[in-house]
Amino acid sequence: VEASIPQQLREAWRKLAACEFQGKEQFQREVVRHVETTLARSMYNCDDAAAYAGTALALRDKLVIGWNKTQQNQTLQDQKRVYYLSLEFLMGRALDNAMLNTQVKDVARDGIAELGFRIEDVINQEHDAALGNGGLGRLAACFLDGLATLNYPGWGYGLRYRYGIFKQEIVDGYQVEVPDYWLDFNPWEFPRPDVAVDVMFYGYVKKDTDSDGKTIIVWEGGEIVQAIAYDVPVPGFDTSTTNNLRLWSSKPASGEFDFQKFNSGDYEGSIRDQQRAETISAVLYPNDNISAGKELRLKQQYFWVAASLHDIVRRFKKTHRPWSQFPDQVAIQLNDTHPTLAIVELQRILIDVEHIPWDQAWEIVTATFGYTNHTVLPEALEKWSVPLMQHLLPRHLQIIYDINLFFLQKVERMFPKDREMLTRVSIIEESQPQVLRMAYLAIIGSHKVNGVAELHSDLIKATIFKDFVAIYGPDKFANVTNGITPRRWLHQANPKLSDLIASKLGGYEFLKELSQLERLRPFIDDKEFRREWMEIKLSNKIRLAKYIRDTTGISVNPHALFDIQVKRIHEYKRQQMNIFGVIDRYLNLKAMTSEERKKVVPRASIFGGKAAPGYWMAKTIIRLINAVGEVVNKDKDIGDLLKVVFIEDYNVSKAELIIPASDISEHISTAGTEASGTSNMKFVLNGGLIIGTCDGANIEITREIGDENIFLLGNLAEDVEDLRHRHRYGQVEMDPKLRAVCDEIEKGTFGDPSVYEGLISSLTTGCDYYLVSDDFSSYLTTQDLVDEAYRDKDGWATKCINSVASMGFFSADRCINEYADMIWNVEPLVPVK
Ligand code: Z2T
Repeated sequence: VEASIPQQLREAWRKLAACEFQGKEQFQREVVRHVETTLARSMYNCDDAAAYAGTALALRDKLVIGWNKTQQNQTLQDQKRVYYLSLEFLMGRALDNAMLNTQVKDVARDGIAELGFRIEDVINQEHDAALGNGGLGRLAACFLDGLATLNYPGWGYGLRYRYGIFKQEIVDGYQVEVPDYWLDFNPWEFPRPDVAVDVMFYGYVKKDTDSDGKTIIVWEGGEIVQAIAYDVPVPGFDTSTTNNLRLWSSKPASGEFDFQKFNSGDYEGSIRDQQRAETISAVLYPNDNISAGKELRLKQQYFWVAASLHDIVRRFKKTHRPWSQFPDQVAIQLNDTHPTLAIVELQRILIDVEHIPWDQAWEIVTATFGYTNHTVLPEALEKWSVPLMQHLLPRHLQIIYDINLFFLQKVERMFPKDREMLTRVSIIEESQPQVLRMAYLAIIGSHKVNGVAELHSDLIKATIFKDFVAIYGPDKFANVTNGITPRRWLHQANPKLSDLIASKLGGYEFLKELSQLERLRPFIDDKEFRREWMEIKLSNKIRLAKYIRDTTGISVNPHALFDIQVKRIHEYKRQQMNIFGVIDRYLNLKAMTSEERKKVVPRASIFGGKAAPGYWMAKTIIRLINAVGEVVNKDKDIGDLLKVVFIEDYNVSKAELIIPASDISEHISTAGTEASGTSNMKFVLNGGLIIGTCDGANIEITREIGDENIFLLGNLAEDVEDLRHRHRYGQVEMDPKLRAVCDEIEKGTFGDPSVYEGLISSLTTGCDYYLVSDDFSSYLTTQDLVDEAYRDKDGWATKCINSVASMGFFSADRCINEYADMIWNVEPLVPVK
C-alpha cells in the first residue's frame, strides 16, 4: 500500500498530518474554533449545549487520530481479530468517558472553566446512546471498553437504531413511553457512505448450471435493502488503542427506490418504499428477556448479520489467504441467539458463492463462531416460525434443514436406540406451525458455548442444553463470569472514591489491574481513610438526594439508609417482593409508639427501571410502587423514617449517579432465573452492600467478598422445581405477613384495588411462579439484619471497604482475557505511539 504512493506525496501528507491537542491552551483553541466555525456561534450565544458540542468535537478530533492509527496498525499487523455481534450496545454517554480514557479531563475541566462553563454541566448536555435494553447491551459496551483497554483488535457490529430504548415518563403513577430522539446531534458517529452492502430478502431459490456445467444454487429475485456503515470510535483507557464499533443503518438500495413511480407522479408510493427500507433500522425492540417473534425483528437480525459478515469476509479476502485460514484470522462471538443467522449466512457464502464443499465449509464455520447464552427463561429463547423463514430467507431455510439433517444423522449414529433424542435435539420443533430453535442452531454451529456466571453455566448444562452435553461432551460448554469496566463504573461514576483509592495505592494502575484493590486492606483500620471513605459515600448520597428533590419534589434525608433496586422491571427480578416489603415496613411503623419509632433506622427505598411496553404485570408493579410512595411520603407520622422514590427513565447516565449513592442494593431474583446480573458488581465496587438471593453472579460475589459482607436470602435454585410443584397442587399457605400486605392493597390504601388484581392473583390462583411467598419471610428477616448492621456505622464501613478490596475478579478485563484465551484465541497488539 505504502509503495503505491509517490515519495513526495507521502512526505507532504506526513508533514501535514493532523495531530492531537496538547495542554489546556490548545484544547481551548479547539473548543472555540469548533464553536465559532463548526457551529457558527460565538461567545455571545454559546450556551451549555454549544459548549458541549464544542468540547465533544474537540475530543472527537483527538479520538479520531488515535483511531485511524489503530485501524491502520491492525490492518498492517494482520493478526486474528475478534468481532462481537450484538443487537444491543448500551453505550451511555461518550464525552466524559473519552476525556477520562485519554486522560485529559483535568485539562478540559480547567480549560472549559476559563471559558465560563462547569464541566459537569457540559457533560450533562449529552444524550445517552441507549441502543440496548439492559444487562445484555451494557455488557457489550463494557466488553468494547475492555477490548480496547487491553489492546485487542476487536470490533463491535450492531444496528444504528433511529430510536433507541424509549424514554420513560411517569404520568399519574403509570409508565408512558416517549420516543428517544438521540440522533438529533451525535458527534460520535462517522457515516461511511462508501461502506455499503446490499442485503436481500424474500425471492426464490433455483438450480442452475455454471460455465463448467456444474449444478449451482442461486437465490434471487428478492427485495434489496442497503446497509450503510456508521462508525463509532471506542477509546481504551491509558492506551492509544481506539477500536471501532460499526453500526448499520438501512436505506433503499440504489435502483430499488422507485423512480418510475416518482416520475409518473406516485410520489407517495415511492416514499412508502423508501420508508419500508428505513424501517429495518428504525427502532430497538424494547424487550428485556422476552422474545418478540415479529417479522421485522427477524429482518433486523438478517440485515445486520448479512452486512457484518459481508464486511468481515471482504476484509479477509483482501489478505489473499486460503479459506481454510479464515478461523485463524477471524473469531466471531454471538451475543445470545440474536445473530445466529450469521452461522447460516457464512455457510451460504462458502458453499453458494465460494463453491467450497459442504464439509470443508462447515468446519470453517464452526471454528469461527462462539455463542454466549444469557438466559434460561423459556419466554426469552428465540424460536422463529418455519413458514416465516421460508418466506423471508428461503435459501437459508434450506441450509438450516441440511445442517439439521447432518447433525441428526450424527446423533442417530451415537444414540441408535434413542429415537426420542432426535425429536428433542432437532433444530425444528414439531409444533403448529413448526418453529426453529435458534439456541440449538447456535450450539451446533459454534465451537464453544458459554454461560455468564457459574450457576447459570451449570444450569444450562443440566437443563436446557443437557442433550447437547451428551452429544458433544462437556468441553464444548464453558463459563465466563461477566465483568464490568472499572473505568466507567468506578472512575467515571465515582471520581472521589477513585481518587481516594488512587491516593492510597499510589496511582491509577488499579483501573487496569483491578485485583490491585486488594492492597486497600492494610488501610482498613486507618481512621482518617475510613472517615474519608464514608464522607465520599455521604456526598454521593447528597448528590442523589438533590437530584431526587429537583426531579420529583420528594425530600430524602441523606443520612437515611439508601436501599436501591434499579434494573428492568420483570416479575423474575421481583420488584414486587421489594415493594411488598416496603408496605410491611410501613404497616409496622404505623403500629409503633413514638418511643419505638426513635430506634428505627430511617430508610429511603429507591426504585428505577423500564417495563417493556406490552408487559402489563411489570407496568402494574410500577404503578404500585408509585402509589405506595404517594401514601408513605406524605404521611406526617412517618416523616424521614421511610421514603419511597421511583426515579424516572433509568438509563446508563442515571446509573452513574445512582449506584455510587447506594448503601444497600437489591438483587432478589427467584433463584435460577437471573443469569448473572452485572449491576450487583457495580454496586459493590462503589462501596455499597447487597441483599440478594443465591442467584447468578451473587454467588461468586459472595465467594470473593465473604459471606459476612453480603445479605443472602431465600430458597436455592435446586428447590425451585419442587416449590413450584407444590404451588400448582395448592399445597402452599401464603405467608401471613404477605397476606397482610395483600389485604392492605385490597382495602384500597394504595388507590383503586382493582388495578392490582392481576398482581395479587399471580400469587394465589397464578401459582406464584416466581415464589414470592416462599421467600418473603426470609426477605423480611434479612432486611431486619440490614437495619441492625447499619446501626453499627463502623462495622458497616469495614464491610464496605473489605468488599471493594475483593472485587478485582469482576473486571471486564479479566472476563475479556478469558474469552480471548479460551474461545477466540486472539492476542493483543502492541499499541501504536
Ligand atoms: C438481557 O439483558 C439479559 C439476558 C437476555 O437473554 C436478554 C437480555 Cl436483553 C436473552 C441479561 C440477563 O438477564 C442478566 O442476568 C445478565 O447479567 C446480562 O444479560 C448479561 O449477561
